[in-house]
Amino acid sequence: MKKRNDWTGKNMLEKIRHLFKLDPARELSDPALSRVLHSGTGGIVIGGTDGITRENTERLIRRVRREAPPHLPLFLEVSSYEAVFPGMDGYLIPFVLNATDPYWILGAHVAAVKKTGLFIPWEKIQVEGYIILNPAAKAFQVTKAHLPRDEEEALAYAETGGHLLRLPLLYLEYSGRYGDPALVRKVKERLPETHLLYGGGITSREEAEEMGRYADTVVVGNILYEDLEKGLSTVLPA
Ligand code: 1GP
Repeated sequence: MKKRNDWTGKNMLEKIRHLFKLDPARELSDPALSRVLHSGTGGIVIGGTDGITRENTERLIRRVRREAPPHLPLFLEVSSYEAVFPGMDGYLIPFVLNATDPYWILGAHVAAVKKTGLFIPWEKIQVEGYIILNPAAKAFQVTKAHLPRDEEEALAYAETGGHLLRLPLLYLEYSGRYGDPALVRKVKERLPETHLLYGGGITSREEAEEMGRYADTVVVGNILYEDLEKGLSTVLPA
């Protein structure tokens, strides 16, 4: 019998054009959360960098589960193994390709597997090769990321993740700032087979469409907390 949400060998973000990323450490009222969940987005990712605790993550997961339409995929992006909960549709594991602190390349992962290995639902897990490109982003600082010196170096990171490591997902992360559409286009041209995510600074439908021309999935976070209506306007149809 086929297990539900068994993504083994498949890309769990396939066909998802737009994701909202909800941060457990930030506040969203019940009515606002409900509108996000019923916005027509392709899925919800729960994740953040700063102030993530077991308690706030669990609380947000419960609220989202209570209100989300049954078909809406719910993903947890894991930044701390203490804040992992069962029952999500999928788990996204960042693998920060341009981190200079090795803890964020394999250290955190090995520690988590060592601690919980037997209980990990591997069939629901997918690794994301992150390239963090905004030095002001918290994740850039936490991972002590190296800013690629030029476009060729950024592309080399992408090719290393996609072609050499054959990572299923590549994530161009500008969190908090709108990035460079030309770079997103070039990454997609060099890696047509790799599922490309773009996230950072999207505040309008036009920006979501622009990045969505090249990225397979666009991710929108911050604007939901700053201007809900603008945030909702970014949703791309499936
Ligand atoms: C953050 O890439 C996401 O991890 C989305 O970025 O919060 O800037 O929309 P913003």
